[in-house]
Amino acid sequence: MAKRRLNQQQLRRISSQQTARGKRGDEPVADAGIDESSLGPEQEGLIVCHYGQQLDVESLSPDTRGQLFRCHQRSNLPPLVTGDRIIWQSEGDSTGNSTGIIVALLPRHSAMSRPNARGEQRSIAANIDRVVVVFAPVPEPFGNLLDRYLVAIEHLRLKPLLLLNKCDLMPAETSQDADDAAALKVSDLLKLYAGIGYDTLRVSCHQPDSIDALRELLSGETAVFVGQSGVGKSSLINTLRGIDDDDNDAGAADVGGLSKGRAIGREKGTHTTTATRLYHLPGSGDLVDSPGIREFGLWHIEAEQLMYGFVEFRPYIGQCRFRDCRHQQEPGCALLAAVKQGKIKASRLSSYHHILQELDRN
Ligand SMILES: Nc1nc2c(ncn2[C@@H]2O[C@H](COP(=O)(O)OP(=O)(O)OP(=O)(O)O)[C@@H](O)[C@H]2O)c(=O)[nH]1
Ligand SMILES: [Mg+2]
Ligand SMILES: [Zn+2]
Repeated sequence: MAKRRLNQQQLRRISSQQTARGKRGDEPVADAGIDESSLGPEQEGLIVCHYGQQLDVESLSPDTRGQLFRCHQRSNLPPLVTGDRIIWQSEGDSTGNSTGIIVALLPRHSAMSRPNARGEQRSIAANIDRVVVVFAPVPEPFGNLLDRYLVAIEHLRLKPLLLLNKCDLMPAETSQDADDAAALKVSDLLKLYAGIGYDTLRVSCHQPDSIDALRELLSGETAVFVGQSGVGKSSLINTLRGIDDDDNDAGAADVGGLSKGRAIGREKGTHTTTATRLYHLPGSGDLVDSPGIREFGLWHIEAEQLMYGFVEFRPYIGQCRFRDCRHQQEPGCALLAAVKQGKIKASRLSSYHHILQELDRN
């Protein structure tokens, strides 16, 4: 994204428009506990982390560029997320203070969402160019989690990368050992997505060449890492930044499980990511680490939108003999014919049916 700078007049206009909008709504605009007279000038910032009511804002102003400020947001603003560009004011008149208040949200060019507990679409990161969907041989991917992510990503018109991590744990492709079957299935999954035309990559945090290839691919982009807990999102981000998992001084992302050193004297498996946080890549580009998920239900979408989320199905939408074809066993079904011809994998069609059934139940 071009990092366009706004002049003071533009900043003032955006924040006064949002304040006026807040006054028209039900939300109170007067925020308790803020000494309005102590606020500094309006300036641009970037949200790098969001926890509970508080947000960490990185200053984009020349004199304090890169410094972090712990901020609250005005109550008239919509929910803000990591990656948002905002207008904020520092609080207090003493030098060296590091708190502030966010007064306006600048337009987003994109956002990655996931559903909340009520099935509503909620943003998790904004202004991103790429969603890196991480999976690994361990923990084994849940059911059709990757397809669900892809449906959401297609729906949001974002660019995915399917990343198979922990390749150092992969058995040889020729292995006949029954214990290796599950891991080899994960490798087949990656091939399936590559065959559909998605960007895919195999990496390992222990194989520097693979990380170099990933760094090159993500250079200049803002990428959010998503996926199951324990697949190595935070480890990958630390490795891409050239930081050791244990280096707290360098701001290493928390890595879970029994990683070296970390677990000594502590309960095992406690260091999993709890907040979505943005890190700068040396050179150019930003990486957003997000907490692992247990499951990814989809927010409410219609059957047609679901089908659109399976990219290779698109040429066949509307081509079945019957308008209300359910693509199960109907004669003249274009999708079943495509499966027969090898143009669509049967596993993807059954994944579609599975997700549709769940959507119908909700
Ligand atoms: N063998 C191997 N282990 C890895 C690799 N990458 C990460 N791990 C290990 O996998 C475990 C989980 O890594 P994390 O980076 O915390 O996983 P995460 O996806 O961030 O997990 P959440 O924060 O819970 O979502 C740790 O013990 C890592 O050391 C890899 O490439 N190979
Ligand atoms: Mg993590
Ligand atoms: Zn059909």
